[in-house]
Amino acid sequence: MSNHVEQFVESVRLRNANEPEFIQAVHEVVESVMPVLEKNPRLRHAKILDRIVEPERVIMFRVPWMDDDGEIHVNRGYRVEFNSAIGPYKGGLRFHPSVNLSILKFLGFEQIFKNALTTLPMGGGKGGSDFDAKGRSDNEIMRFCQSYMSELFRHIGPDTDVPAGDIGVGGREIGFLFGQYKRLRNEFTGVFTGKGIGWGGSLMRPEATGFGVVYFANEILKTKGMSLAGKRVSISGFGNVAWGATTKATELGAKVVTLSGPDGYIYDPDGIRGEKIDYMLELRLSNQDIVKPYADKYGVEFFAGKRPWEVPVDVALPCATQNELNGEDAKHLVNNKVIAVVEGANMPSTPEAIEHFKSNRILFSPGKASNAGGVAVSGLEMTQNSMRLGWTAEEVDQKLHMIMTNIHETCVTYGKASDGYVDYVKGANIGGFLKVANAMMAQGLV
Ligand code: NDP
Ligand code: 2IT
Repeated sequence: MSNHVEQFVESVRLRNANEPEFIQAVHEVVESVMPVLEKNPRLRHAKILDRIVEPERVIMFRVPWMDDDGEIHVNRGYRVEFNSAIGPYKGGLRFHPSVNLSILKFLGFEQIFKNALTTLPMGGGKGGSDFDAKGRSDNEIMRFCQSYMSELFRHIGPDTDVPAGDIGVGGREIGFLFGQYKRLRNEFTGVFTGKGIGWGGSLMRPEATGFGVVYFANEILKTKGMSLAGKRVSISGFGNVAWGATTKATELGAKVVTLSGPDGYIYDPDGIRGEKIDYMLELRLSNQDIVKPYADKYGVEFFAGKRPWEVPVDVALPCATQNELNGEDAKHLVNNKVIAVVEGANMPSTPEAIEHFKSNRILFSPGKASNAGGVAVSGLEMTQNSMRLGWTAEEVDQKLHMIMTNIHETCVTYGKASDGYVDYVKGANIGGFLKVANAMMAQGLV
C-alpha cells in the first residue's frame, strides 16, 4: 500500500472513530483510485477525495412506536445523503438490529460508485433503522414504518432523495412507507422505488438484483470461454437477492446447492429449483430469521452456525450481508477450485478474502459492480414514473442485461492488468469514481 493511501485512510479513520465498516469501504476505493489521483493534479488540488468521503448530509432521528401489547419502543432512524453530483440521492433502506451509522455510511459510500457505474443519473444515499422485525406482526411492522416515515418524509422527494429496499425492507415495508409519505405530502410521486406493480412499481424490480448478479457472472465466465450452464453454485442468504440469483442461475442451467441464514446453511445436492425457490419467499416473509425450515421441509442437511463456503463449487455468490466471507472461507473456496466469486451482497468479502482471491487469480467481482442491477432497475422505475408509462418485463430485462454488460466492460477498461487478469475491484472503483469526480469538478466547490 502506498504511503499516500495509508496517510489518507488514517486521516479518515481519525475523523470517523468507531466506524470500521465505513473505513473498510473507503480504504478499498482509495487504494484503487490513488494512482489515478497521482496522475491528475486538477483532481488533487480540488480535494475531490477529501470531499467524496464526507457525506453531504446525515439525518438521524427518533422512531417511537407501539407494539401489539401496548408497549412502547424507541428505535433510531437514519438517512445518509452522501453525494448528489450526478443525480438525486438514491439507495435503499435497511431495517436490521445491526444497523448503525458506520454500516449506513459504508453502504451510502459504495452506492455513489455503484450508481455511477449504471450510467443512470443517480447520486448515492442509504438509510434505515436498527428495528428488528424478527417475530413482529404485520401491524407492528406497519406502525414502525409509519413512525419512521413521519420524520423521513420531510427530507426526501422524487427529485431530492429516492429510497428503496435493502435487508429487511421489501415490498411489504415499501408499501407501508410509501402510503405514509403520500398521506403526509398529499402527493403521489415516484419518491420510492420497488413499489408494487399496481401502484407505480416497475416489472422486474424484485428480480433485478439477483438477475443482474447472474448476468454479470456469465459475462465474467465468458472472458474464460465458459458459462453458468452446468456449474455448481453456492449462494448465501435467503432474501431478495439470493432468491433472484437462485431463480436466474437455475434457469440458465446451473445447480444452486446452498442457501444460508444467520442460523447456518442448508446443502441441497439436487439443486434448489421449482417450488423450492417459491418457498424462499415464504421463509423471508415469516419474520423468523432462520433458514433451517428449508432443511426440515425438503429433507436436506442443515449445518448449524456454519457458512456455505466450505462446499466445493465452481461459482460462489455471497448474497447475505457484509463481511460474511473471510480469509479462511476464501482459502476453502480456492482450495476447492472455485472459478469465480461474484458478490450479490454489499461488501460480503473481507479485505483478506479479496486479497486471497486476487493473488490466486480467481475471478472476483465486488458488489458495487455485480449487484448494481437492483438500483439500475430502480433508475428505470424512476424513468417510467416520470413518463407515467410502464415498460414490459421483457423491455426492462433487456435494459438490465445491457447495463450489466456495460458495467462489465467498464471494469475491464479500467481493471485489466498486463497479464490479462481483470481486477474488477480496481475497474469498478476507478470507473465509478471518475464519473462522479468529473461531475464534481464541473459543479464547483459545493
Ligand atoms: P433481505 O432482507 O431480503 O435478505 C437478506 C438475507 O440475508 C436474509 O436471508 C437475511 O436473513 C440474511 N442474513 C442477514 N444477516 C445474516 C447473517 N449474519 N448471515 C447469513 N445471513 C444473514 O435483503 P436483500 O436480499 O435485499 O439484501 C441482501 C444483500 O444484498 C445486502 O448486503 C444488501 O445490501 C444487498 N443488496 C440488496 C439489493 C436489493 O435490491 N435488495 C441491491 C443490491 C445489494 P434475515 O432477514 O432473516 O436476517
Ligand atoms: O444496495 C443497493 O443497491 C440497494 N439496496 C438497492 C438500492 C435502490 O435504490 O434500488
